Amino acid sequence: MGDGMILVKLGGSAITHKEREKSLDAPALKRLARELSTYKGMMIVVHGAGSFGHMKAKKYGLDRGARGPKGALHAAEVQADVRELNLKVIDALRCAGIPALSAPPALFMDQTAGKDVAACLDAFHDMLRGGYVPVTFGDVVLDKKWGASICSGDILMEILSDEFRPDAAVFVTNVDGVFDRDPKLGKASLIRRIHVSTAPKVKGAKSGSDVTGAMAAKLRSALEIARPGTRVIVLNGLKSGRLELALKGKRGKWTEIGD
Ligand code: IP8
Repeated sequence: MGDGMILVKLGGSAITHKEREKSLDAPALKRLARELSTYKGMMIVVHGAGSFGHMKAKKYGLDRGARGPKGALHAAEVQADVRELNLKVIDALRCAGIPALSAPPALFMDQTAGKDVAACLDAFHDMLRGGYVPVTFGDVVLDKKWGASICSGDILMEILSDEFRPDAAVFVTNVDGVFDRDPKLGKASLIRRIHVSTAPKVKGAKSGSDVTGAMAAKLRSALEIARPGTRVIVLNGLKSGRLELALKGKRGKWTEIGD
C-alpha cells in the first residue's frame, strides 16, 4: 500500500463484543492499534459503535429518529455511550504511538430524515496537515426533520473517501470478507475479488442488533468507494496480522474490491 493516504474502518464487531452491552474487546483493539501503527503514511480512522451503540439505538428506535424530550434523552444517552468507546479507541491508538484526535460526527455532519446532506470536513484537513490521525465514528447526530438520527461509520467512510480520494480503504470486520451467501446460514465461499463493474448482488441477513444493516450495507459502501478507483479491502480483524499484511500491500485471505 506504500505510504499514500488510507482510510480504515475498525468495525464495531472487531473491537467490541456485540452481544454484550458496552463490552470492549480490549485485546483485539490493542492488537489492531499496533497493526495500524506499522503504517507510515497519512491515515484517517473510522470506528463503528458495536455494543456501545447498536443495542440501545435499536431499543430506542433511533433508526427512525429521536423526537420530543424523551427522544432527545435517548439520543443523548446513546451519543454518550458511543463517545466512551471513542475515547477507548483514541487511547489504544495513542498508546500504540499514533497521534489520534477525536472528530465527533455530531459536530460536522448535517442530516435530514436519517440521510446525510452535508459534511464540513475542514477539521480533518487541519488535523492531517498538522500530522495527526483524525478518528471519527458511527454516532447520533442532529437531524433537521427527525430531531436526531444515526450516522453510520460506513457512510462516513464514503464521505471521507469522496473528499480525500485515498489510495486504499480498509474495512476491518469479524469475518474474512464478503461471502457468496451469509456464512451463518450454511456453506459459503469467500469472494476474493469483486470487480466494481460486475459486482454480485449479496443477500445478507441483517444481524440481530445492527441498526445500520451489517455486511450488505458495508458492501454497498465499499462499492461506492471503489468506483472512482480507490482500492477497497474487507478483512477479518480478529485474525492477528491480517490488517498489518494488507497495510504492507501484501496478498492475504480477504476480499478486495476494485477494477
Ligand atoms: O456501527 C452506528 O455506526 P456503525 C452508530 O458504524 C450508532 O454502523 C449510534 C448505532
